[in-house]
Amino acid sequence: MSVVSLSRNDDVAVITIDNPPVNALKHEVRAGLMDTLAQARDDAGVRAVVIACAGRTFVAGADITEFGKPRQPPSLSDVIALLESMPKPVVAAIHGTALGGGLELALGCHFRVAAPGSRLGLPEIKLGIVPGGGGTQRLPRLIGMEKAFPMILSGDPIDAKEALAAGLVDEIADGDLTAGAVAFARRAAEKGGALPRIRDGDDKLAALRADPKKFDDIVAANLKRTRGMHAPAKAVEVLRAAIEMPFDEGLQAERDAFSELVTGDQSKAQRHIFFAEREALKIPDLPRDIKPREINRAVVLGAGTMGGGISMCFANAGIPVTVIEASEEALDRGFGIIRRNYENTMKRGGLTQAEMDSRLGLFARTTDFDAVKDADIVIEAVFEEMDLKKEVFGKLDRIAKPQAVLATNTSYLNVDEIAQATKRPSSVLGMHFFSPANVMRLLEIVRGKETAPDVLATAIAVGRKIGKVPTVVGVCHGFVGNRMLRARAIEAERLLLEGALPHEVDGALTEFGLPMGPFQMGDLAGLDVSWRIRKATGLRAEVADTLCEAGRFGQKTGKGFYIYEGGSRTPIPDPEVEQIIVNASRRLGVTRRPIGKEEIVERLIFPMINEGARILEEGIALRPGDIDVIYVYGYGWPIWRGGPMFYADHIGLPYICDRLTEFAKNSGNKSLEPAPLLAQLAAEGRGFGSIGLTTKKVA
Ligand code: 3H9
Repeated sequence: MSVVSLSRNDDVAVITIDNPPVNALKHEVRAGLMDTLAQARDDAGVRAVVIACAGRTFVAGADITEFGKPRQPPSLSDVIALLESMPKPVVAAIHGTALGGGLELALGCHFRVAAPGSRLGLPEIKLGIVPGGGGTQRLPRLIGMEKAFPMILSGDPIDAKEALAAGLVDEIADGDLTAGAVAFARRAAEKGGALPRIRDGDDKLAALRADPKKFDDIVAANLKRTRGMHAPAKAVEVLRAAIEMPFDEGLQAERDAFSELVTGDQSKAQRHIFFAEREALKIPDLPRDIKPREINRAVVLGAGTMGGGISMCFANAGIPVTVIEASEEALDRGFGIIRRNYENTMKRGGLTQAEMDSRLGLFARTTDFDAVKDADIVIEAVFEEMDLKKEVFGKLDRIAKPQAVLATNTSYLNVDEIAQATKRPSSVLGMHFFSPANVMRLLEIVRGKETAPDVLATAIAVGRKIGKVPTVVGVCHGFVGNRMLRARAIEAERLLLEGALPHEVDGALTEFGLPMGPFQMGDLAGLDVSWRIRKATGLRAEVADTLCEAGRFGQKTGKGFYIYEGGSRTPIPDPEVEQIIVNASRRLGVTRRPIGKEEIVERLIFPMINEGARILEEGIALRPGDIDVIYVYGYGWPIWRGGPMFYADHIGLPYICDRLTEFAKNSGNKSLEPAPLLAQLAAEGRGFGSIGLTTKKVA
């Protein structure tokens, strides 16, 4: 079966693309479009043409797996050039998502008809590239720069209604889409006259041409958080070209920018994450036909920071949620924060009053534990204490429905031990959210020894439903993310003792691209938490413990590794802390020396990679890509560096092994010696990518 076919609806030719799952524009599709368009053009009996798609969506973009490989003609630009030279009206019939090259294909058509609910966008920026099929030149000409700029810079799609209002689509077809598009095409043919080509229409850009400062204003209003990324600056450059250059020169500028970015390291890293995120959903031993349990009501135990954020995730996805707390005061406090969060989103324009009211309407609150009997899924978010968790799960076991999924949001504790507090350990697993839970996209799903396949499938399905990126991990202390972070924390403390200061360590990591370094993070989370854990396990961190002993618990006490003035969250280096650190070095007999940024980054990141290798050896994570997804979505690892394991391959494993060996020797810390898997891959000249699958898709 050909991926592109042509049929006739009387005098209208209907070209259908059928390339599941998302009708990506692979080579055969482009070639098929060229052939069928030429046929339709040359057939005197055809008065108009419709381009439609089979399956669940219109074309969702270029085929990303072709990027970085030798290009095979015809290109998307060739297809669009042919479209624009068509002497008969061509109508794109859009359903599902018209994204990237898919939208660019539609922009090459004379008209666009969309099904209600379809979404249209140029998400290339999320893959570290700019559109390469004329999107940056045609979209502003069609809908104006004010609307096109944020679409291209954010990569977020708009829905059919908004697209109609903006002039991006000409009609929304209720009922059968192809029939609607055929009728539209026939009307256009009957009407006759010149066919509209977006490339010819310049009036939407006239005001900007007359006053180029207006473009700078649009840039200033829309360019956010692009630190370290190449694609946004390039996008601005080619959008400026739309105003400053004739159409064809603008197209060339776009093509050059696309070619440069698509072969660059950042886009490779971002494509790796795109595929890794999807691969993470595939659990090899989970039968494909397994049916998740039905979820109509969630119960969240605890209305604290985590519980509140988690319950918001359910309400946001339209799932009724009951929050259970020990006291009315705790509920009042929790619900006060939930309401404030929604109000802030509303003030920023992210939510209407009606949407906020409907979300708040999905919450129920109670101090009666018996309410868990209505739950299809329970997420426990009480204090991190094993005895308390066991007691809670024992109670859950007695009251919850037999089919209920029982999840703990623990971030460290042994999920198998918690499961043993019930008589149904197969219904228990971990669902580890990241703070703030209503914002961070990662969901570590901790699969216990006895977790049933359908319980695991339910957690993955729920995770997707509530907009998270679920990644399945095994049971160990801290699971994947926090376990690797622990390896970093030990080295961060050592760096202080050897000569660095907190702002130097944090600064090196923020320059690397992370949102904050270990000491800012500690101050934010509260230093007393890990202090208590260390005390309980007989461990000591000389600097951090001394700070805690002085009552410096971080932001909440206004002082930690930094000082925070007047309730501000801005960390200010504190000479008192420097003195505490210098004294600690002296006490432990460590000679201080200046430490450069490069060493700081290596000392902090390489041990994490090493721990990642151990995690893979133990089967705690299924693939290196899963670890990368965890770090990008849970810890703000810069997506353009592709996650720690992808970054390791980029740096080269032999170098990392050599450095780790040196670190181990200098510190006497044996855990810094290269993990067997890391050493083996390095010796064989391989990378972590060779044991994952995304490398096959990212050239
Ligand atoms: C572009 O167009 C550049 C042009 O400007 C210039 C060119 C010259 N290619 O996400 P799902 C696979 S850049 C190849 O689970 P959903 C995906 O890996 C592109 N494969 O489905 C998965 O495979 P598997 C701009 C692709 O329903 C399967 O399809 N476009 C592509 O949750 C199902 O995907 C984009 O960035 C692709 N373009 O979501 C859109 N897309 O089953 C990217 C998907 O083996 N795609 N696959 O794991 C999406 O955002 C989502 O897939 C979509 C559907 C919303 C469409």
